Amino acid sequence: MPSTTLSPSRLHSPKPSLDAEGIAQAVQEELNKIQIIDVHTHLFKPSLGSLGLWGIDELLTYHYLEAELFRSSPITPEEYWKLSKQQQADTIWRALFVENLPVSEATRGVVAVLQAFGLPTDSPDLKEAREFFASQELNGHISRVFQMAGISEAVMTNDPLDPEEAPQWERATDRDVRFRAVLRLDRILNKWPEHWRILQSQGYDVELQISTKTTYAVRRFLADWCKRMHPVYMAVSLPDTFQFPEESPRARLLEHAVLPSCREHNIPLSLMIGVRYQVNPAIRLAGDAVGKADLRALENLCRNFPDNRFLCSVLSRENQHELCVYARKFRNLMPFGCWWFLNNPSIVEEITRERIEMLGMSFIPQHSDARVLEQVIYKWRNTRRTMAPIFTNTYKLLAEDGRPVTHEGIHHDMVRLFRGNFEHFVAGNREPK
Ligand code: RAT
Ligand code: ZN
Repeated sequence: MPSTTLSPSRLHSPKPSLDAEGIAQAVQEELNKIQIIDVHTHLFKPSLGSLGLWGIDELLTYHYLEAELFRSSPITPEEYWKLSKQQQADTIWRALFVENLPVSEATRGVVAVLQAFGLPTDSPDLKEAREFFASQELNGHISRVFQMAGISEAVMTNDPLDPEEAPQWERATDRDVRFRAVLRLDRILNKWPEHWRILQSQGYDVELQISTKTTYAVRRFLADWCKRMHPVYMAVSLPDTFQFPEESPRARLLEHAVLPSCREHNIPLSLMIGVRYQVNPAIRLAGDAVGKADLRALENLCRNFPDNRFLCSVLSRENQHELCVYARKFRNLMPFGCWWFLNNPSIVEEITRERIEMLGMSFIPQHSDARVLEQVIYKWRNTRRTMAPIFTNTYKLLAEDGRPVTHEGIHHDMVRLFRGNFEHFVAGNREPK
C-alpha cells in the first residue's frame, strides 16, 4: 500500500511549488497512479461461487441498460424477461449500440470496456466479444481487471439473508486480499416481517415483535456473521421516507441491535438513503427511483450515537448540500460516493466541487457500485477523467491565493481521498493517516 502519511513539517518543506501546468500534470499523474479502494460494489470474491457477474452478456444486461432499452425499443418488459440471457444481451446490443449511438453514460461504459480489451466497439453482433470472455480464466481475469481499473480492493455487498449467498459462506472461508466483505442489512431492517422466521429457523430466538428477546437474538445473529465474514462495515439502503427515531421495526432494530453491534465490533454503519423502491415493478431491478429524504434522521443518528460511525451516500441531488452541512457538524459522519443516478459527469462534478469547498479533502469521492466485474474499468476511468479538472482547479485557486502547491501535497490528498479516508474511518482512528 502506498504511504498515506505526511507529517505537517513535510507538507511545509521547501519543495518546488508548481505552476498551473505543473499542477495539472501532477494531478493527472497522481490520479493515474493511485490504487483505489472501491468502497462499495456488488462484486463477489471467486470463492463465493457463481454469484460474481462478469463478461459481455452480464455487461449488456446491467439494469442501468435495461432501463434504457425500454426507451429505445418497442420490446415490452414481459417479452424481454422471457428471453435467455444471451438473447437479452443481443436485444440490448442491437437497440442501444447498433441502431443508435451509445452516448449515455452506461452505454458508453460498455464501449470503453470493449476498447480496453481491444475488442470491436461497432460490431453488428457479439461473437468476438463472447469468444474473448469465454476464454478467460476468472481468477487471473479479476486481477487483470483490477489492475486495468487502478483499484487494489473491491468492497463487496454481502446479505446473510440472501438465499443464494448465505450457503456459499460455509465454504468461502478464504481471505482473498482483493475483496472485503460488508454485512448488508436490507432484508433484516427493511423487511423484518418477511424474514424473522428465517432467523428463527436458524435457531435465533426472535419473534415478529421487536422485543428485548428479539434484539438480543439479532445481535447474536450479527455477531455470528461478523465472525464468518469479517465485514469492514454494516450497510443498509433506505427509502426517501426514512425517519429516525420512529415507531417501526426498522428503527427499533437499528437502535437496539444494529448500532450496539457496530459498536461492539468497532465498525461503521453505511446508510444509503433516498431510494423509491419499485415505482415500476415490471422492469424489476431497473424499477427503483429516487426521492428527496429528510436528513434530520441522519442528524439524529449522528448526534444521539456519537460512539457509532456512519458512512453515508444520499441518492437525491437535492440532499447533497445538506449532507455536506451535516458532515461539518459531525465527525462520526463520512459522506461517500456519487451513487447510481448521480454517477454522471455533470452531477459528479457538481457534488465533488461542493464537497471540496465545504469539507476540504475529508470525504470519500466515489465508489463504483459495479455489479459486473469489468465495469470497474470504465467507472474508475470516468471518475478520474471527471475529477482531474476539479482537483486541478482547486489547487490553481489555492496557488493564486498565495499558498505554494507541491506535487507531494497533491499526492497526500489523492491518497487520502481514494484510500486513507476510508481506511481511517473503518478502523476508527481519530486522526487521518
Ligand atoms: O446502483 C445500483 O446498482 C442499485 O441497484 C443498488 O444496488 C444500490 O447501489 C444499492 O446498493 O442498493
Ligand atoms: Zn450498490
